[in-house]
Amino acid sequence: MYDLYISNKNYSSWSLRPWVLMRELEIAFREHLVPFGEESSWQRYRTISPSGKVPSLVDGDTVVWDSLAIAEYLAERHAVVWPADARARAWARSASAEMHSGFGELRNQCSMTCGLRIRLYEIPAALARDIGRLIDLWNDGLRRFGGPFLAGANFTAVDAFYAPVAFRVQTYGLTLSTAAAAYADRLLKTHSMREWYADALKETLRDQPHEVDAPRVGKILEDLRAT
Ligand SMILES: N[C@@H](CCC(=O)N[C@@H](CS)C(=O)NCC(=O)O)C(=O)O
Repeated sequence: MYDLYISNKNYSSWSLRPWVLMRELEIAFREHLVPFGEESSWQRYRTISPSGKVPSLVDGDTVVWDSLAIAEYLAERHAVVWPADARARAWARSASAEMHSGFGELRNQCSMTCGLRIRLYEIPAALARDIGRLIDLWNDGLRRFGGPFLAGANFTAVDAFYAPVAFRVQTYGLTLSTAAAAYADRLLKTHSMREWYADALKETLRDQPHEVDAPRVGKILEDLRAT
């Protein structure tokens, strides 16, 4: 049985990726949530992950401490992690790596905070470029491999890598193409995303750095989280 260490479901976009991948593909794991916003969280992260960051996957005496490395580790053991077709697999790996190392403006300006609804004060050019690239990439995958998921008929790691973007689309009301918006909606409706979202809304612990970010970028229209 794997052990997956994650952080607050409201904020932790990197934690969401392996969590949603494993849940959606029915790969069993024990969840350990080490929240941000607690004095001791850094010290606790250092004991479960050499980088002091989550997610971290522990399998016996093996520790895998990065979301993309976790996807690859799981792929060596579970054939369903990447698409079976080599062309789709190459595309899915490229698109996942692009999210892992790119989309900086989207990640910084629209940080994940599942329970809020925010109207951005502005969409700077660099953010508009990231959103444009996102739409092109999603449209391309859906058209090329026939949907309903990014690299074909099945949910695979590339969908998990873009899952946090679906929450961002919902929180910030981002405008996408029809096909891309339908895909974001499809992700939000998967059983694993619904489960994560329900847990995120129940959280009462607030992480101040994340909380100050939200009103900096836009007007908070709604806060659906438990108090
Ligand atoms: N590249 C890493 C990023 C991990 C990361 O930044 N995790 C955040 C949580 S979403 C974290 O642990 N932050 C705690 C900190 O920086 O102290 C991955 O893909 O797993």
